Amino acid sequence: MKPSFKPGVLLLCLALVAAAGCAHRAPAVAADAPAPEAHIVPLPRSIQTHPGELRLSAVAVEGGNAAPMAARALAELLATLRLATAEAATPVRLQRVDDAALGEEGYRLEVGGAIELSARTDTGLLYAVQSLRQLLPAQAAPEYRLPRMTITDVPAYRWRGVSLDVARSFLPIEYLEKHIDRMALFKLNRLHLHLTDDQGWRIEIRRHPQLVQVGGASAVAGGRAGYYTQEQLKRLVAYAQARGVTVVPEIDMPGHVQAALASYNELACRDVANLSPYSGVEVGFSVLCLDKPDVVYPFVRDVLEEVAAIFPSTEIHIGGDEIRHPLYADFVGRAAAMVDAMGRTPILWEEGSVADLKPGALLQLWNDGYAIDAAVARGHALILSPCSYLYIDHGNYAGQPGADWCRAGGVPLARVYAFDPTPFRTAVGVEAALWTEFVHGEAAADERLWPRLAAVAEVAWSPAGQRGYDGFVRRMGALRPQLDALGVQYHAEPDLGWADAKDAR
Ligand code: TNX
Repeated sequence: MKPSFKPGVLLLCLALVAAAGCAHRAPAVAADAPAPEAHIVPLPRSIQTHPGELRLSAVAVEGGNAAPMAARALAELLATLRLATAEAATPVRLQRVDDAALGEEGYRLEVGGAIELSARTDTGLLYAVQSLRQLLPAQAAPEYRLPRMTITDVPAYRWRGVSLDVARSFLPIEYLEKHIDRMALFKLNRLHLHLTDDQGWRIEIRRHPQLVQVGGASAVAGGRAGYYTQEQLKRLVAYAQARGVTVVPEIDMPGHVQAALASYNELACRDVANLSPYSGVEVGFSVLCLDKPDVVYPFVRDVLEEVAAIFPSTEIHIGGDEIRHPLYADFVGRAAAMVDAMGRTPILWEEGSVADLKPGALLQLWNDGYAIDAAVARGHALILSPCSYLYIDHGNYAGQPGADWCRAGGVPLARVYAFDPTPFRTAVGVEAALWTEFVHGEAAADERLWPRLAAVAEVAWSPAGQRGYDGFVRRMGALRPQLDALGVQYHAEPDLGWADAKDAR
């Protein structure tokens, strides 16, 4: 945001310069300056602007010890903006306050003579820093101006997620780290990794090493093979944790398992002829041999135990989509019970609702019209990923090459934004899904993810009755330099005035 040129102020200053020396030092607060507009995505619950602004050229950080995540993010922000720290400079205070109204993730951000960030938790303070980051420019400048204001902000939903399908086409750890940085800027907090599918098995399981030796070597045609070691995943988990993001692993079972069958043929039933690695895009053909419980259940237990040891997330996703089998419900019930016994909460795709599950199990809705009411009545909470709004493997615009099975017109930015979670009374939040049958590589992933994930963030954070697309477009349009600074190869979205951007792909 550029300070606007005020000839009147300049003339007044020139007139006073001899007497008062006002050209030597900018006043700490210029009450007559126009307050720059606050561009924050997701939209905060309340923003009160006060007259005047705060000018910043150096800061004094206080209270970082009580909030390590927030302090780290603040230090990174100050370094990016080359904002020096000095004892007598403008205070930036991080403080933990006992204000129940802020919940676990809410915060208050006050810009007055100082910058005061308050929250009950480190997470809340981290979000206060992210809002401050969006209020400031993305690049270093000699001085910064902030409108005086009070922001009070609390998210509508606790689950604000995105899933990446690294099974069809692998994405390297370095990309996932970058992706976590970008999620954090928009207060997205769940990274669901779809780690296994027909086309690839991406997570090292030490008791079954061929899963990655064989299953890690295949990918969808045109996609990328590869796998993560357990050490790499543990480091990724820590990287994400330090940025307020929980990595949620998914092992998709009992279907979508051709890569596992190709690695360990005994997991398949005897009549299965095709045990080769798979690189097509069909779904629903492979299944663990549920008639061999002595083979299948010890395998499932081994895998889940190693997964649980890598990922400390409360939830573990065990898939359960797109397979018909007489023993399906029995399998899902048993696999979910294993996750329960490990002290974790199972997540299942919506079809898992036919199984006998504890009411605490989470269900992830993906077909818009799926009959989920009975499961909701039994107490199941929902993660909302209705494909016609949140399957961002679909086009940014009608006709963009790629998936279109759910919605022929694609899932444009405005469509994502139009999703209203409120009719789902047990929803814990929303999650967009990037499937990768047709999205190979990092530039292509960026182009599908952004700017649509910013809309996902706002749908999950800001109450439906308060937000609106016009305001989102204005605020997000202004945040383009933030995405540029993070090196995001976003879609050239015309609604945001970004049509001049070079579309990767
Ligand atoms: C459906 S969503 C799938 C995925 C595909 C996706 C493609 C779900 C639980 N299953 O296996 O990749 O559609 O859009």
